[in-house]
Amino acid sequence: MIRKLCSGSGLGLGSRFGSIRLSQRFVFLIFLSALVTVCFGAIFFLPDSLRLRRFFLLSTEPQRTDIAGSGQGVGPRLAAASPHRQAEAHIRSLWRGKEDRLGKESLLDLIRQGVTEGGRRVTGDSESGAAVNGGPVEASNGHHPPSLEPRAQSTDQDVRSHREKVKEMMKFAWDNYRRYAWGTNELKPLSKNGHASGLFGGLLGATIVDSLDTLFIMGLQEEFREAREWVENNLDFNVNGEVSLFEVTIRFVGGLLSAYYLTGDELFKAKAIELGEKLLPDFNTPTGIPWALIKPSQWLVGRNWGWASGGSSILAEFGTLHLEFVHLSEVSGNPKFAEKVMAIRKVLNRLEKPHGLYPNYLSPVTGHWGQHHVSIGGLGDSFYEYLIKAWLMSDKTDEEAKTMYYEALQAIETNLVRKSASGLTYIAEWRGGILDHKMGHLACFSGGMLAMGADDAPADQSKHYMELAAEITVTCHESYKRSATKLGPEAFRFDGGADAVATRMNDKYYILRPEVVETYMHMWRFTHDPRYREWGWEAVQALEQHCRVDAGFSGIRDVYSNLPHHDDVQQSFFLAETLKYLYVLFSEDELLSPEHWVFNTEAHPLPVIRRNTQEQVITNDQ
Ligand code: DMJ
Repeated sequence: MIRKLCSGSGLGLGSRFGSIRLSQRFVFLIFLSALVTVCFGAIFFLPDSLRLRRFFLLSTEPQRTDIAGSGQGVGPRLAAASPHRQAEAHIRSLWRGKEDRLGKESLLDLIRQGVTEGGRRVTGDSESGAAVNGGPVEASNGHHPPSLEPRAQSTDQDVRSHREKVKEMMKFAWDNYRRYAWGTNELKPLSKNGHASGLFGGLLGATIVDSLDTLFIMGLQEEFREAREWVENNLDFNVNGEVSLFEVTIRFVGGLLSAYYLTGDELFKAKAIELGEKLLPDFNTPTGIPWALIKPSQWLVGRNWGWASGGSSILAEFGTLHLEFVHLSEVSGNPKFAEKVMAIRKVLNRLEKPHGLYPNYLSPVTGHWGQHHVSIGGLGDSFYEYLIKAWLMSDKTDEEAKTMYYEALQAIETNLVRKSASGLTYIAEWRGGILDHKMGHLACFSGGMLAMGADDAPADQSKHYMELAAEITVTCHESYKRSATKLGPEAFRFDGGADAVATRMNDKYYILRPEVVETYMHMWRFTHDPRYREWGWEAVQALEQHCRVDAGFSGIRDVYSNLPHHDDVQQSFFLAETLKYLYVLFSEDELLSPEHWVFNTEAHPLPVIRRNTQEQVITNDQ
């Protein structure tokens, strides 16, 4: 209507103007100028006028929502500045430089051109490794992380061909998923159809969302485009069935956020926020500790796994939401996401810990621990991972997370870390004070975690933690080396004469898990000891030999048997994590460097939130 008024306002004006009195002309001119102001204002304030507004402002400045002050209670980092402003600054810094140099091209375009962050060309092919070199902050402050190795090493023919091999594996896994299971959650590579896991209820497309960033990083452009198209047209959160809050957060929210940060594509951001909003009612418990499961169709209903210690929530589940929810607040400008995870931390801090240890079970109703089972493997693992990563992701401002991490680590070392008769260091499990001398494949992520946290360790413990990291890595490698397939079992023991081998049939399987190669990747980056790349390559060869089948990759039922007994599932985390970590292991240090990026527990890279983001806004505005 306003537009009609504006466009019609000039009709016949000239012919009539001469015949009216001076005072009337004056009134009419005032009316005219008011009308022009209204029209101009409308261009700026109507919701559908964003393009025009951009045109007038000659800028890609995102819309600002003034929520200053509303960050209270979400921790010092978010309270200090509007999260929206921080997110805005982040995106601006992510794109700045590229816009200056090349116009508003996406990172994908950069990959196509083989242009790296520093303006160098990627040698030989159009791999995107270098396209996300160093990440967003490099683009804003222009400094590159110090390279710890001679540059020549990264162009070494073997390393390049290993990287290429991993990329080929990803393409093979993806192509088969696309051909036989498109739109379902995972591929059954022997049956050649889709696999529905109970973790996602009616939610579909787990492999697609989990793979987005891997495809992007590897420069698989056509595949990434297809995946994006599916997300745009088919990713639907209005579904029936119960979903796991943890799994949906680490795979879907994490995957979408990461795709957004790597590409700047608003579609991924909108989808991540939409899903995040839907998960919020799961936190409506008497303590704020969320339920394990939520029904997307009835947002207010949550419950816990029937097997979990009298209806408890699980440490590794409710304690592994922090990175994603803090980033949801970053990108949405809405502090409520971060508030939810800070409330969890508050409950944990208040509780008495047996021997300083965190039991795996906690009642969301009473706020009391359930069974005193402690594990750095399944049920506990990524809680510890997210403490140190929260510290790193906050640009080392989240002192509370740091303190919690090192205190927990000390208790773990005192109570759980042991040496086997042959001298292998392992992390046992603790059941009400009694040690269970087993280590799960899942616990093997801890080598990388220890290395990542070593630098900031208190009281000269840095060297010690690096040594411990190396020892754990050796143990996990031994669990692979001691099997016929050179792949590691689900759990291995250090009692009854066993030394890093599984003794029970139901511990002998391998389901394409990433934790061991994840640790190799981190250890390589922190030490540049070539054995980690060698061990990674051993894993690639074993995967090829024992897990590759006609139509994808499958887990195996017994790592000690050379006869293939495949489980017929190509897990989505194989594409999200295992192959990504292997690819990064054989890439330059600057690809997703730890200075700028933190991997969520599903290997989705999330950027470090700079402490000086506010200053960056000011700088960028100049
Ligand atoms: C992944 O979904 C994540 O790494 C999670 O933290 C643990 N389990 C799987 C992979 O093994």
